[in-house]
Amino acid sequence: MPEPDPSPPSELIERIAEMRRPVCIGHVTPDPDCLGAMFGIARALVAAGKSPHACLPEGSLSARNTFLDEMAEIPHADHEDFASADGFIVVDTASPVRCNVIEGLPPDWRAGRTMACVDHHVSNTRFGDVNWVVDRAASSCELVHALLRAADLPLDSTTASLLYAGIMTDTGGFSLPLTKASTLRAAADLVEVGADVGLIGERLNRAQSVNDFRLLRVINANTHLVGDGRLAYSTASFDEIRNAGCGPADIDDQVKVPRSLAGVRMAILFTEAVQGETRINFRGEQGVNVLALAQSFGGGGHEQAAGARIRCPVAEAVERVVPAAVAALDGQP
Ligand SMILES: [Mn+2]
Repeated sequence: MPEPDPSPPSELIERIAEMRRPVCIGHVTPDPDCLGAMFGIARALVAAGKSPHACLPEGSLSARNTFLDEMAEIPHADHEDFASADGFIVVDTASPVRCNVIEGLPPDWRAGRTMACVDHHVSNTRFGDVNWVVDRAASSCELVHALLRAADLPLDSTTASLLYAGIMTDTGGFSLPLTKASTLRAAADLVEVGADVGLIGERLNRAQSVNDFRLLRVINANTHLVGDGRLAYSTASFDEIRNAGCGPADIDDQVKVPRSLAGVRMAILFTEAVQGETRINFRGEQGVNVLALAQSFGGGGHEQAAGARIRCPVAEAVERVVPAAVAALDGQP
């Protein structure tokens, strides 16, 4: 049975159609899927004659992802834009605390306006007024593609490149098991519209900065294999990240380093880009579910890709999390 293409609820299309000046919001430390989804919707709305803004607080874009913002040409939201917005479109974001909003907003900043959420995190708390959450979707950009098509919104070659970037990265370059025929159909449609496969591939896979390269060298050197070779983890301390010339926005998908070892069923990356706070990325391989483990440390995400943040330095985080991870692996089939 072929997997059906995702199809958005008509209520979502209607609520977004009512918005004239929405603010598009993604998650903290936005990745290409988050950015592509935000910009993809925003650009389609601009082409439809609306005036959307994208919420990207100062410092939230990594050097690697800045070109996506430049391609999109969507104005960034300030306090006035939040006050005058007639709706909010939140993408790729599982819960309100994950929303990447500008500082100093009133606690009830969404009051009286519609919030529409589009996401693929299984841990999504359905915090919008209308929520389209498809956890079997490999990326939020795949959902935004389906939304633009279903709503008959304009899709030009730049928008197509932005959405393609999110699908490509969230599927691990079309290599993770969530990559379905429907994912490839969405990607194929975007390429037909003019997505620049070569440019997106080059900028995201073959244009590494020296600083990012230095950080990867640290993460390679710090990789350990434990639990009879089933768990690989690595670390980057506050000093190591700073000495590489990197910061919080530069921690992205480096968990791919421990994950790349043969036989590994779980990979974990511990990074302390903010002193005293350790971000933990969990990845499951061969069907291993890491979501419950991430949730036990206050995090969330997907079954095979989850994250958490805990208030302690990297070394302490390793001591707390690695034994729990090995125990979780012992309990997996
Ligand atoms: Mn995503």
